Amino acid sequence: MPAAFPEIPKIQFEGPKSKNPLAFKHYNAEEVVAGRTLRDHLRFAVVYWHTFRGTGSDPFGAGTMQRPWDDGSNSVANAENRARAAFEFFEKLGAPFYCFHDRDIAPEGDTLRATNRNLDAVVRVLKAEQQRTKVKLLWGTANLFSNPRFMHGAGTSCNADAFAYAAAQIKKAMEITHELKGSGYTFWGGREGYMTLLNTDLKREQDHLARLLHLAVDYKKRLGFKGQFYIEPKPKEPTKHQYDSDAAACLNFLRAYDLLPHFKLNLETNHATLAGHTMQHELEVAGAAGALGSIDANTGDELLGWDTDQFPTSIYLTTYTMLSVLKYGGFKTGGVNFDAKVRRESFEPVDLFHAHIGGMDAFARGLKIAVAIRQDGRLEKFVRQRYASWDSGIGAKIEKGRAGFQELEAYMLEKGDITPNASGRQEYLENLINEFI
Ligand code: XUL
Ligand code: CO
Repeated sequence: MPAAFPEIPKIQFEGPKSKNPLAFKHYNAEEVVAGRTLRDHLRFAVVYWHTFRGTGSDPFGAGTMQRPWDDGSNSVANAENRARAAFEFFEKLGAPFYCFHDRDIAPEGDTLRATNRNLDAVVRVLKAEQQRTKVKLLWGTANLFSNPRFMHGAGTSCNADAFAYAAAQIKKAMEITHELKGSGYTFWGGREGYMTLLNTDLKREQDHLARLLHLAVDYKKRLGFKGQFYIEPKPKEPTKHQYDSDAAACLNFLRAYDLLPHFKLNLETNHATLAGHTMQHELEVAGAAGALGSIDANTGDELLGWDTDQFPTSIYLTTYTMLSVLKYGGFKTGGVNFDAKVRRESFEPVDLFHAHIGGMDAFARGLKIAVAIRQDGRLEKFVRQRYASWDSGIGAKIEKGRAGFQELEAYMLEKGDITPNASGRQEYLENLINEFI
Protein backbone atom coordinates (compact mmCIF):
# COMPACT_ATOMS: atom_id res chain seq x y z
CA MET A 1 0.00 0.00 0.00
CA PRO A 2 1.38 3.50 -0.87
CA ALA A 3 1.93 5.90 2.05
CA ALA A 4 -1.30 7.41 3.35
CA PHE A 5 0.36 10.72 4.29
CA PRO A 6 3.22 10.91 1.74
CA GLU A 7 3.81 14.65 2.17
CA ILE A 8 3.96 14.59 5.92
CA PRO A 9 7.24 13.96 7.73
CA LYS A 10 7.64 12.66 11.26
CA ILE A 11 6.51 15.51 13.51
CA GLN A 12 9.42 16.99 15.46
CA PHE A 13 9.67 19.20 18.52
CA GLU A 14 10.97 22.60 17.34
CA GLY A 15 10.28 24.74 20.41
CA PRO A 16 8.00 27.72 21.08
CA LYS A 17 9.61 30.00 18.46
CA SER A 18 8.87 27.65 15.55
CA LYS A 19 6.32 28.81 12.98
CA ASN A 20 6.09 25.38 11.39
CA PRO A 21 2.46 24.16 11.66
CA LEU A 22 3.69 20.57 11.46
CA ALA A 23 5.99 20.78 14.49
CA PHE A 24 5.47 20.63 18.25
CA LYS A 25 6.09 23.91 20.04
CA HIS A 26 5.68 22.57 23.59
CA TYR A 27 5.42 18.77 23.49
CA ASN A 28 8.93 17.40 23.72
CA ALA A 29 8.30 13.74 24.50
CA GLU A 30 11.73 13.25 26.11
CA GLU A 31 11.57 16.31 28.40
CA VAL A 32 11.40 15.41 32.08
CA VAL A 33 9.18 17.33 34.50
CA ALA A 34 8.36 16.21 38.05
CA GLY A 35 10.36 13.03 37.58
CA ARG A 36 8.69 11.69 34.41
CA THR A 37 9.01 12.34 30.69
CA LEU A 38 6.19 14.22 29.00
CA ARG A 39 5.48 11.02 27.05
CA ASP A 40 4.92 9.08 30.30
CA HIS A 41 2.96 11.82 32.03
CA LEU A 42 0.52 12.39 29.20
CA ARG A 43 0.23 8.97 27.53
CA PHE A 44 -1.44 10.44 24.42
CA ALA A 45 -3.83 8.24 22.48
CA VAL A 46 -5.48 8.69 19.07
CA VAL A 47 -9.04 7.43 18.61
CA TYR A 48 -9.78 5.18 15.69
CA TRP A 49 -13.43 6.19 15.42
CA HIS A 50 -13.27 9.91 14.70
CA THR A 51 -9.84 9.95 13.12
CA PHE A 52 -10.17 6.91 10.84
CA ARG A 53 -13.93 6.34 10.57
CA GLY A 54 -15.28 9.88 10.79
CA THR A 55 -16.75 10.94 7.46
CA GLY A 56 -17.78 14.47 8.36
CA SER A 57 -21.46 13.71 7.76
CA ASP A 58 -24.05 15.46 9.94
CA PRO A 59 -27.87 15.33 10.08
CA PHE A 60 -27.97 17.91 7.28
CA GLY A 61 -25.42 16.59 4.85
CA ALA A 62 -23.14 13.86 3.59
CA GLY A 63 -19.53 13.21 4.46
CA THR A 64 -16.81 15.62 3.35
CA MET A 65 -13.57 13.95 4.44
CA GLN A 66 -10.87 13.19 1.86
CA ARG A 67 -9.23 9.94 2.90
CA PRO A 68 -7.35 8.65 -0.16
CA TRP A 69 -6.28 5.39 1.53
CA ASP A 70 -9.91 4.41 2.20
CA ASP A 71 -11.95 3.01 -0.73
CA GLY A 72 -15.17 3.59 1.21
CA SER A 73 -16.13 -0.09 1.01
CA ASN A 74 -17.03 -2.42 3.84
CA SER A 75 -14.41 -4.99 2.84
CA VAL A 76 -11.91 -6.57 5.19
CA ALA A 77 -9.11 -5.62 2.77
CA ASN A 78 -10.10 -1.95 3.11
CA ALA A 79 -10.17 -2.32 6.90
CA GLU A 80 -6.66 -3.78 6.79
CA ASN A 81 -5.39 -0.89 4.63
CA ARG A 82 -7.04 1.57 6.97
CA ALA A 83 -5.21 -0.05 9.89
CA ARG A 84 -1.89 0.47 8.09
CA ALA A 85 -2.80 4.12 7.39
CA ALA A 86 -3.73 4.57 11.05
CA PHE A 87 -0.37 3.29 12.24
CA GLU A 88 1.46 5.51 9.75
CA PHE A 89 -0.44 8.40 11.37
CA PHE A 90 0.32 7.31 14.97
CA GLU A 91 3.97 6.88 14.08
CA LYS A 92 4.39 10.22 12.28
CA LEU A 93 2.58 12.00 15.12
CA GLY A 94 4.58 10.19 17.80
CA ALA A 95 1.43 9.10 19.67
CA PRO A 96 2.32 6.21 21.98
CA PHE A 97 -1.26 4.82 22.18
CA TYR A 98 -4.52 4.37 20.29
CA CYS A 99 -8.09 3.30 21.20
CA PHE A 100 -10.86 1.58 19.24
CA HIS A 101 -14.38 0.17 19.25
CA ASP A 102 -14.62 -3.32 17.74
CA ARG A 103 -16.74 -1.99 14.87
CA ASP A 104 -14.25 0.79 14.04
CA ILE A 105 -11.54 -1.63 13.09
CA ALA A 106 -13.48 -4.32 11.17
CA PRO A 107 -16.80 -4.50 9.29
CA GLU A 108 -19.79 -6.48 10.53
CA GLY A 109 -20.54 -9.66 8.59
CA ASP A 110 -23.89 -11.37 8.00
CA THR A 111 -23.66 -13.31 11.27
CA LEU A 112 -21.89 -12.83 14.58
CA ARG A 113 -19.55 -15.65 13.58
CA ALA A 114 -18.62 -13.91 10.32
CA THR A 115 -18.19 -10.59 12.16
CA ASN A 116 -15.79 -12.21 14.62
CA ARG A 117 -13.81 -13.68 11.72
CA ASN A 118 -13.49 -10.19 10.19
CA LEU A 119 -12.24 -8.90 13.52
CA ASP A 120 -9.64 -11.64 13.77
CA ALA A 121 -8.29 -10.78 10.32
CA VAL A 122 -7.83 -7.10 11.14
CA VAL A 123 -6.46 -7.83 14.62
CA ARG A 124 -3.64 -9.76 12.93
CA VAL A 125 -2.69 -6.57 11.05
CA LEU A 126 -3.02 -4.42 14.18
CA LYS A 127 -0.80 -6.80 16.09
CA ALA A 128 1.90 -6.72 13.41
CA GLU A 129 1.67 -2.91 13.21
CA GLN A 130 1.93 -2.62 17.01
CA GLN A 131 5.07 -4.74 16.91
CA ARG A 132 6.54 -2.73 14.04
CA THR A 133 5.88 0.70 15.57
CA LYS A 134 5.77 0.00 19.36
CA VAL A 135 2.48 1.95 19.46
CA LYS A 136 0.24 0.38 22.12
CA LEU A 137 -3.46 -0.01 22.75
CA LEU A 138 -4.64 2.25 25.60
CA TRP A 139 -8.10 0.66 25.65
CA GLY A 140 -10.57 -1.21 23.55
CA THR A 141 -14.36 -1.14 23.70
CA ALA A 142 -17.44 -2.62 22.06
CA ASN A 143 -19.79 -0.48 19.98
CA LEU A 144 -23.17 -1.34 21.51
CA PHE A 145 -25.05 1.61 20.05
CA SER A 146 -24.74 1.90 16.24
CA ASN A 147 -26.49 -1.25 15.05
CA PRO A 148 -30.32 -1.04 15.04
CA ARG A 149 -30.42 -4.17 17.23
CA PHE A 150 -29.41 -1.86 20.10
CA MET A 151 -32.15 0.70 19.50
CA HIS A 152 -33.54 0.15 23.04
CA GLY A 153 -30.10 -0.19 24.60
CA ALA A 154 -27.75 -3.13 25.09
CA GLY A 155 -27.54 -4.16 28.76
CA THR A 156 -30.70 -2.15 29.42
CA SER A 157 -32.72 -3.32 26.41
CA CYS A 158 -36.28 -4.58 26.89
CA ASN A 159 -35.20 -7.40 24.54
CA ALA A 160 -33.24 -10.11 26.38
CA ASP A 161 -31.67 -11.22 23.09
CA ALA A 162 -30.09 -7.76 22.71
CA PHE A 163 -28.51 -8.30 26.15
CA ALA A 164 -27.20 -11.70 25.04
CA TYR A 165 -25.80 -10.21 21.82
CA ALA A 166 -24.11 -7.43 23.81
CA ALA A 167 -22.57 -10.00 26.15
CA ALA A 168 -21.19 -11.99 23.21
CA GLN A 169 -19.84 -8.82 21.63
CA ILE A 170 -18.16 -7.62 24.85
CA LYS A 171 -16.63 -11.08 25.34
CA LYS A 172 -15.01 -10.92 21.92
CA ALA A 173 -13.96 -7.26 22.30
CA MET A 174 -12.29 -8.13 25.63
CA GLU A 175 -10.51 -11.04 24.00
CA ILE A 176 -9.03 -8.94 21.21
CA THR A 177 -8.13 -6.15 23.67
CA HIS A 178 -6.31 -8.78 25.74
CA GLU A 179 -4.59 -10.20 22.67
CA LEU A 180 -3.40 -6.71 21.70
CA LYS A 181 -2.16 -6.17 25.29
CA GLY A 182 -4.51 -3.24 25.94
CA SER A 183 -3.92 -1.33 29.21
CA GLY A 184 -7.65 -1.06 29.73
CA TYR A 185 -11.17 -1.68 28.52
CA THR A 186 -13.91 0.98 28.49
CA PHE A 187 -17.68 0.76 28.90
CA TRP A 188 -19.58 3.70 27.51
CA GLY A 189 -23.32 3.13 27.81
CA GLY A 190 -24.23 4.59 24.41
CA ARG A 191 -27.91 3.78 24.63
CA GLU A 192 -28.09 2.63 28.27
CA GLY A 193 -30.79 5.05 29.32
CA TYR A 194 -34.24 6.05 28.17
CA MET A 195 -36.06 8.31 25.74
CA THR A 196 -39.23 8.35 27.88
CA LEU A 197 -40.02 7.00 31.35
CA LEU A 198 -43.52 6.13 30.12
CA ASN A 199 -42.17 2.90 28.60
CA THR A 200 -39.28 2.28 30.99
CA ASP A 201 -38.77 0.03 34.03
CA LEU A 202 -35.81 2.01 35.39
CA LYS A 203 -35.00 -0.35 38.27
CA ARG A 204 -35.03 -3.45 36.10
CA GLU A 205 -32.86 -1.78 33.45
CA GLN A 206 -30.26 -0.71 36.00
CA ASP A 207 -30.22 -4.21 37.51
CA HIS A 208 -29.57 -5.62 34.03
CA LEU A 209 -26.77 -3.17 33.32
CA ALA A 210 -25.11 -4.17 36.59
CA ARG A 211 -25.54 -7.83 35.68
CA LEU A 212 -23.79 -7.25 32.33
CA LEU A 213 -20.86 -5.52 34.07
CA HIS A 214 -20.59 -8.33 36.64
CA LEU A 215 -20.46 -10.85 33.81
CA ALA A 216 -17.63 -8.83 32.28
CA VAL A 217 -15.78 -8.79 35.63
CA ASP A 218 -16.16 -12.58 35.87
CA TYR A 219 -14.98 -13.14 32.33
CA LYS A 220 -12.00 -10.82 32.85
CA LYS A 221 -10.76 -13.21 35.53
CA ARG A 222 -11.30 -16.26 33.32
CA LEU A 223 -9.46 -14.58 30.47
CA GLY A 224 -6.58 -13.46 32.67
CA PHE A 225 -6.95 -9.89 31.39
CA LYS A 226 -5.16 -7.60 33.85
CA GLY A 227 -6.10 -4.26 32.22
CA GLN A 228 -8.20 -1.63 33.98
CA PHE A 229 -11.97 -1.46 33.43
CA TYR A 230 -13.40 2.04 32.96
CA ILE A 231 -16.88 3.52 32.85
CA GLU A 232 -17.31 6.69 30.81
CA PRO A 233 -20.01 9.07 32.09
CA LYS A 234 -22.26 11.00 29.71
CA PRO A 235 -25.66 12.49 30.59
CA LYS A 236 -27.52 12.43 27.28
CA GLU A 237 -27.13 12.04 23.52
CA PRO A 238 -28.15 9.77 21.94
CA THR A 239 -30.71 9.11 24.70
CA LYS A 240 -32.61 11.75 26.66
CA HIS A 241 -31.10 10.42 29.88
CA GLN A 242 -28.20 7.99 30.28
CA TYR A 243 -27.79 6.07 33.54
CA ASP A 244 -24.05 6.87 33.64
CA SER A 245 -24.90 10.56 33.55
CA ASP A 246 -21.92 11.99 35.42
CA ALA A 247 -19.06 10.91 37.68
CA ALA A 248 -21.25 11.00 40.82
CA ALA A 249 -24.03 8.93 39.19
CA CYS A 250 -21.49 6.37 37.96
CA LEU A 251 -19.89 6.08 41.39
CA ASN A 252 -23.28 5.63 43.04
CA PHE A 253 -24.26 2.97 40.51
CA LEU A 254 -20.96 1.11 40.91
CA ARG A 255 -21.20 1.22 44.73
CA ALA A 256 -24.84 0.16 44.80
CA TYR A 257 -24.04 -2.95 42.75
CA ASP A 258 -20.68 -3.87 44.38
CA LEU A 259 -18.77 -2.99 41.22
CA LEU A 260 -16.63 -0.13 42.51
CA PRO A 261 -13.49 -2.20 43.20
CA HIS A 262 -13.43 -3.29 39.56
CA PHE A 263 -13.85 0.05 37.79
CA LYS A 264 -12.34 3.49 37.42
CA LEU A 265 -13.81 6.38 35.45
CA ASN A 266 -12.86 7.57 31.98
CA LEU A 267 -13.87 11.23 32.02
CA GLU A 268 -14.60 13.23 28.90
CA THR A 269 -14.60 17.04 28.88
CA ASN A 270 -17.57 17.55 26.56
CA HIS A 271 -19.59 14.98 28.54
CA ALA A 272 -18.85 16.96 31.72
CA THR A 273 -20.15 20.17 30.14
CA LEU A 274 -23.26 18.39 28.82
CA ALA A 275 -23.87 17.31 32.43
CA GLY A 276 -23.62 20.94 33.57
CA HIS A 277 -20.21 20.45 35.18
CA THR A 278 -16.67 21.52 34.52
CA MET A 279 -14.11 18.86 33.67
CA GLN A 280 -12.33 19.90 36.88
CA HIS A 281 -15.46 19.03 38.87
CA GLU A 282 -15.68 15.57 37.33
CA LEU A 283 -11.97 14.93 37.90
CA GLU A 284 -12.23 15.97 41.55
CA VAL A 285 -15.34 13.85 42.17
CA ALA A 286 -13.63 10.80 40.65
CA GLY A 287 -10.27 11.53 42.26
CA ALA A 288 -11.79 11.92 45.74
CA ALA A 289 -13.31 8.44 45.37
CA GLY A 290 -9.99 6.96 44.23
CA ALA A 291 -11.56 6.26 40.83
CA LEU A 292 -9.81 8.65 38.45
CA GLY A 293 -8.64 6.39 35.62
CA SER A 294 -8.29 8.04 32.24
CA ILE A 295 -9.54 11.01 30.22
CA ASP A 296 -11.15 11.54 26.84
CA ALA A 297 -9.60 14.88 25.96
CA ASN A 298 -11.80 17.17 23.90
CA THR A 299 -13.90 20.25 24.40
CA GLY A 300 -17.39 21.43 23.57
CA ASP A 301 -18.57 24.69 22.08
CA GLU A 302 -19.98 26.75 24.96
CA LEU A 303 -22.70 28.14 22.70
CA LEU A 304 -23.89 24.79 21.32
CA GLY A 305 -25.71 22.32 23.50
CA TRP A 306 -24.45 19.09 21.98
CA ASP A 307 -21.36 16.89 21.95
CA THR A 308 -19.21 18.76 19.42
CA ASP A 309 -16.06 16.77 20.33
CA GLN A 310 -13.60 19.51 19.38
CA PHE A 311 -9.87 19.28 19.93
CA PRO A 312 -8.80 20.89 23.22
CA THR A 313 -6.80 24.11 22.80
CA SER A 314 -7.65 26.07 25.96
CA ILE A 315 -4.64 26.33 28.26
CA TYR A 316 -6.95 26.93 31.23
CA LEU A 317 -8.73 23.65 30.51
CA THR A 318 -5.51 21.66 30.16
CA THR A 319 -3.98 23.34 33.24
CA TYR A 320 -6.96 22.58 35.48
CA THR A 321 -7.16 19.07 34.07
CA MET A 322 -3.50 18.34 34.74
CA LEU A 323 -3.64 19.95 38.20
CA SER A 324 -6.29 17.40 39.19
CA VAL A 325 -4.58 14.49 37.41
CA LEU A 326 -1.27 15.23 39.20
CA LYS A 327 -3.02 15.76 42.54
CA TYR A 328 -4.39 12.21 42.34
CA GLY A 329 -1.04 10.68 41.40
CA GLY A 330 -0.94 10.96 37.59
CA PHE A 331 -2.01 8.42 34.99
CA LYS A 332 -1.25 4.77 35.69
CA THR A 333 -3.14 2.66 33.15
CA GLY A 334 -4.95 5.64 31.63
CA GLY A 335 -3.89 8.55 29.47
CA VAL A 336 -4.97 11.57 27.43
CA ASN A 337 -7.15 10.10 24.70
CA PHE A 338 -8.21 12.56 21.99
CA ASP A 339 -11.87 11.66 21.61
CA ALA A 340 -12.20 14.59 19.23
CA LYS A 341 -12.95 15.16 15.58
CA VAL A 342 -11.86 17.72 13.03
CA ARG A 343 -14.66 19.98 11.80
CA ARG A 344 -16.62 18.94 8.72
CA GLU A 345 -15.00 21.79 6.83
CA SER A 346 -11.47 20.60 7.76
CA PHE A 347 -11.59 17.79 5.26
CA GLU A 348 -7.95 17.31 4.24
CA PRO A 349 -5.71 14.64 5.81
CA VAL A 350 -3.27 17.30 7.03
CA ASP A 351 -6.03 18.72 9.28
CA LEU A 352 -5.77 15.53 11.36
CA PHE A 353 -2.16 16.48 12.10
CA HIS A 354 -2.93 20.12 12.92
CA ALA A 355 -5.67 18.97 15.31
CA HIS A 356 -3.56 16.46 17.22
CA ILE A 357 -0.42 18.61 17.31
CA GLY A 358 -2.50 21.45 18.80
CA GLY A 359 -4.07 19.15 21.40
CA MET A 360 -0.73 17.65 22.38
CA ASP A 361 0.93 21.06 22.67
CA ALA A 362 -1.99 22.39 24.73
CA PHE A 363 -1.68 19.45 27.13
CA ALA A 364 2.12 19.75 27.31
CA ARG A 365 1.68 23.40 28.34
CA GLY A 366 -1.07 22.52 30.81
CA LEU A 367 1.14 19.86 32.35
CA LYS A 368 4.15 22.16 32.69
CA ILE A 369 2.03 24.97 34.16
CA ALA A 370 0.40 22.55 36.61
CA VAL A 371 3.80 21.22 37.68
CA ALA A 372 5.05 24.79 38.21
CA ILE A 373 1.97 25.68 40.30
CA ARG A 374 2.48 22.58 42.42
CA GLN A 375 6.20 23.29 42.88
CA ASP A 376 5.45 26.89 43.84
CA GLY A 377 3.22 25.51 46.59
CA ARG A 378 1.14 28.65 47.35
CA LEU A 379 -2.11 27.18 46.01
CA GLU A 380 -1.82 23.98 48.01
CA LYS A 381 -0.75 25.86 51.14
CA PHE A 382 -3.72 28.20 50.82
CA VAL A 383 -6.18 25.30 50.66
CA ARG A 384 -4.51 23.55 53.60
CA GLN A 385 -4.58 26.70 55.73
CA ARG A 386 -8.20 27.37 54.83
CA TYR A 387 -9.11 24.25 56.81
CA ALA A 388 -6.71 24.91 59.72
CA SER A 389 -9.60 25.06 62.22
CA TRP A 390 -9.97 21.30 61.69
CA ASP A 391 -6.37 20.51 62.60
CA SER A 392 -6.72 21.03 66.37
CA GLY A 393 -9.28 21.85 69.06
CA ILE A 394 -12.94 21.23 68.35
CA GLY A 395 -12.35 20.58 64.62
CA ALA A 396 -9.92 17.74 65.30
CA LYS A 397 -12.36 16.30 67.87
CA ILE A 398 -15.22 16.31 65.31
CA GLU A 399 -13.05 14.71 62.62
CA LYS A 400 -12.00 11.97 65.01
CA GLY A 401 -15.61 11.30 65.98
CA ARG A 402 -15.01 12.38 69.57
CA ALA A 403 -17.61 15.15 69.77
CA GLY A 404 -21.37 14.52 69.85
CA PHE A 405 -24.29 16.94 69.65
CA GLN A 406 -24.31 17.54 73.42
CA GLU A 407 -20.65 18.48 73.54
CA LEU A 408 -20.96 20.66 70.46
CA GLU A 409 -23.92 22.44 72.00
CA ALA A 410 -22.04 23.01 75.25
CA TYR A 411 -19.03 24.31 73.28
CA MET A 412 -21.12 26.77 71.30
CA LEU A 413 -23.19 27.93 74.32
CA GLU A 414 -19.92 28.76 76.01
CA LYS A 415 -18.40 30.46 72.95
CA GLY A 416 -21.55 32.34 71.89
CA ASP A 417 -20.93 32.56 68.11
CA ILE A 418 -18.34 31.95 65.46
CA THR A 419 -15.93 34.55 64.11
CA PRO A 420 -15.21 34.46 60.37
CA ASN A 421 -11.64 33.22 60.17
CA ALA A 422 -10.62 33.33 56.51
CA SER A 423 -11.53 34.99 53.23
CA GLY A 424 -12.13 32.62 50.30
CA ARG A 425 -9.69 34.74 48.23
CA GLN A 426 -11.05 33.53 44.90
CA GLU A 427 -9.75 36.60 43.06
CA TYR A 428 -6.29 36.25 44.61
CA LEU A 429 -6.21 32.56 43.56
CA GLU A 430 -7.39 33.30 40.01
CA ASN A 431 -4.59 35.86 39.72
CA LEU A 432 -2.15 33.32 41.10
CA ILE A 433 -3.10 30.85 38.34
CA ASN A 434 -2.61 33.61 35.73
CA GLU A 435 0.92 34.19 37.04
CA PHE A 436 1.77 30.78 35.59
CA ILE A 437 -0.30 30.74 32.39
C1 XUL B 1 -19.33 9.03 22.83
C2 XUL B 1 -18.00 8.67 23.31
C3 XUL B 1 -17.51 7.33 22.95
C4 XUL B 1 -16.72 6.65 24.00
C5 XUL B 1 -16.33 5.24 23.67
O1 XUL B 1 -19.75 10.30 23.15
O2 XUL B 1 -17.33 9.46 23.94
O3 XUL B 1 -16.82 7.42 21.75
O4 XUL B 1 -15.55 7.36 24.29
O5 XUL B 1 -17.41 4.46 23.34
CO1 CO C 1 -15.41 9.36 24.80
